[in-house]
Amino acid sequence: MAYETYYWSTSLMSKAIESQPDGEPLRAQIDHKLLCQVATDRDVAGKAEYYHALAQVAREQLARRWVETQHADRANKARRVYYLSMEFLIGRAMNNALSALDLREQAATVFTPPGPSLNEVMECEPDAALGNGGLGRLAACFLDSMATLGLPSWGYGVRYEYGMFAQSIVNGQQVEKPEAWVQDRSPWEFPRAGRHHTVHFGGSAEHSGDWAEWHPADSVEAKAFDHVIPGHGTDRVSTLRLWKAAAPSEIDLGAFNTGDYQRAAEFKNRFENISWVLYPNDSTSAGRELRLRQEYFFVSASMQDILSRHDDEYGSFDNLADKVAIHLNDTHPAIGVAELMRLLVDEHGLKWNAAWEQCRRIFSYTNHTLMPEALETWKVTLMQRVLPRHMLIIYRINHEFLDEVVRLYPGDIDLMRRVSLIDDGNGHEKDKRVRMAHLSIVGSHRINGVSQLHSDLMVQTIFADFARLYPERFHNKTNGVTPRRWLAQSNLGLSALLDERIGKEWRLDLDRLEGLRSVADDAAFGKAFAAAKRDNKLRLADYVAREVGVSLNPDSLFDVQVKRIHEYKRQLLNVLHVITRYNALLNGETAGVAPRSIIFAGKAASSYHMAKQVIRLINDVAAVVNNDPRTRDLLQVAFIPNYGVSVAELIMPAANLSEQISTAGTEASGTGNMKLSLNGALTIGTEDGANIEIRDQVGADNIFIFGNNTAQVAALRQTGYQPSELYQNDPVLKEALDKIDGGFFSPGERSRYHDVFNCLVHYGDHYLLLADYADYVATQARVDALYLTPAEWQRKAILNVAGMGTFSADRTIRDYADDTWKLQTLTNRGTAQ
Ligand code: 26V
Repeated sequence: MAYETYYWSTSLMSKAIESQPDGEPLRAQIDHKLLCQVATDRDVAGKAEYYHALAQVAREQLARRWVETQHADRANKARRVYYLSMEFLIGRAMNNALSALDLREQAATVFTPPGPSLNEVMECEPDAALGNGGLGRLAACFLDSMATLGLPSWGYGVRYEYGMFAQSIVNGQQVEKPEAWVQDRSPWEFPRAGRHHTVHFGGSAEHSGDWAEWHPADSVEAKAFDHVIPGHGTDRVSTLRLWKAAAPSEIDLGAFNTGDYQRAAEFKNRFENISWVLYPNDSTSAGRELRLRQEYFFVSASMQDILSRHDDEYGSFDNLADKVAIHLNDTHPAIGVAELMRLLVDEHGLKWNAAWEQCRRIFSYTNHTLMPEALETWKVTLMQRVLPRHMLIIYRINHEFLDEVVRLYPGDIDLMRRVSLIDDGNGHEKDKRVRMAHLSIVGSHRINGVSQLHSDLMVQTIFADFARLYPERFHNKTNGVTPRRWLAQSNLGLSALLDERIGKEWRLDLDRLEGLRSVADDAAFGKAFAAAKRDNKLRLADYVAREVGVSLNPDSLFDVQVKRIHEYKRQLLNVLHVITRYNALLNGETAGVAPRSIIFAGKAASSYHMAKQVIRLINDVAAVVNNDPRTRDLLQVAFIPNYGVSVAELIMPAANLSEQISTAGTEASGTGNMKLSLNGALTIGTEDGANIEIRDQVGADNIFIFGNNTAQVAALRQTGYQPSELYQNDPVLKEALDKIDGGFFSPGERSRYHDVFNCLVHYGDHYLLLADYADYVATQARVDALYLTPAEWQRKAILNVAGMGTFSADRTIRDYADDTWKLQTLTNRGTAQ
């Protein structure tokens, strides 16, 4: 059946309704769920109760699809991919589920006044924020694409009780508060009572040849909680299986039976704390024992689960690598390499060499950062204490690997030291560390970066030795985002316009956006495009007025920087521009200036002082600028609190300008850059990460690229970069920095930003903000000029959307499936490719 008729025909809609047990229309089903599951009725139900009832309707249909998909994969003896990730930043599930089930339009007609609207009902759902940022959201986009492409696929992760903290701003400063995303229950979860595995820790391990006996000191139960991931334009679904830690029942009961409740409670806490809380993305998290336990906990449960499924289906592990692909989302699950070896050799009796051969065919690994402080290592002493058997396995893998290196490069001791899985700590036993990236590379057949630049730098810098040893393993897989959540569901205005012009197929075939090129010059289309953007800006302005108390002019240029707060992302460079613009306006330099609303959002890791200072400075600057009647009409600043998936869904459609201004060579890819451009924002950015590929796709005339590129950054650093000279020699820059340093924005505490100033001017300006400042400010002036010629701006914005086809996560996942996982995708029409 042609895609068009399959996806959008009323026949699918009626099929959905028919497939209900009682064949009732949606309204009646909701009433039924209100009564049976929520124990209320329409007369008294509130928004939250409607939310639960609607979710139950969707849940039932998803459950049916889940059972059918599992049945089909078993019957087809499918090869599957397992995506192991410590983070899945899912966000809300309702809108996506209704869209996948083709129930959204019908649901919108059910929720009418005087009752709550569908949007109000959907807003009752808390975000599932089981991730820090880009890496976790990428994993969520990938699950969506894997399901949509019909890949037999599973995500595996941790069912944290507390995910990402909720951020509020109090007196301009970030305040964190823990957020229990599941509360009592989530309608999207299926607890699998029968699915649990025991995970061991500590004790000792005794070697005898290939095999070893591990006498663990502790064990904990991993209990499975499944989330159904619906595919779009297909009845197939995928599974995200999250593990929750629980005390083993016999220990629990032992203390309980003797009446020692305190001890029973202590036991319970000791075990259950493993899945309590998501670790932050900061350098201080490295080396914490609980984090290592978390990693091993979910990896061991997942590997046992994978092997037991395989055993059920085939009764042998000889064909394991033919049927199983396991992907490591960064090095966090890298202990999986050692765990698979342990399970195959110690528990299932395979010979070491046979197990190792399979292992290398099974694993693949994505690197997500080149930042040296983010590369994961664990102290050997800690690893030995927590996972003694795995330490032995890692030593053996290392021994055999280094033998191979010696054969290839005899006598190159320095090379051996560099590539070893163990950093020898300059001979100090206590400083020895296991390098998780090296374990991942040695144990995998494919290693990739997440943009072309990042993949190139990866093989030229941090993994250069490995690229020489195993050149065939290194590839690039540029990131992508799901067009369902990031356009179809979050930007209804633009979506309707696209449907009208290029048809509806872009949802599953984003290359169709190319069709917009021919209407980029069409004045009527440009007008409609601008009107859709304006509606989205009004919606965001409404939200900002309510949440922040700042009223934004919807006709001003919405200039948006939304992402984690980090020095390398250079929010501070943006602030320098804000202050420079403010100063110019005070000087009466208003000619050619477009009215702007500069919008920030993002969380700082709670222990990251400098990032928190940046948030505070943004808010202090906003307080001064927003309250100055001399500049108010031309400049507004807003920091939107609690950035996450749902807030992003509101911001992305409303942006005119996308700030992607990291120091060249530091942002591995970025994915916000793709979401913003897809929603018709123009980018101002450096030659970093995927910005370069965005330029290739949209054309250099339709993007504002500025600043030093990676080669120039390296050269600057090598020749001795002197930020204080730039400060002294540029009076405009000096004025902005002096205002920060002198307490202009913090009159109650003049020294508040002394450390920020010093960091830039006197302590080396590690991320080269001052080196890129002048070009950034000049480029921002070009942005103004373009915004003041709206027809030209519209044309370029349309060409941005037109060029985004390749940044669909469907393209990325197809690349992984073909090249890395060797998996057959099903086309959107449901036939094998
Ligand atoms: C970075 C840092 C920086 C130094 C302090 C400690 C620390 C810890 C973690 C990280 C980033 C971890 C990996 C990560 O989230 N990478 C992001 O992955 C995205 C998806 O591939 C990509 O778009 C972002 O550019 C990349 O930063």
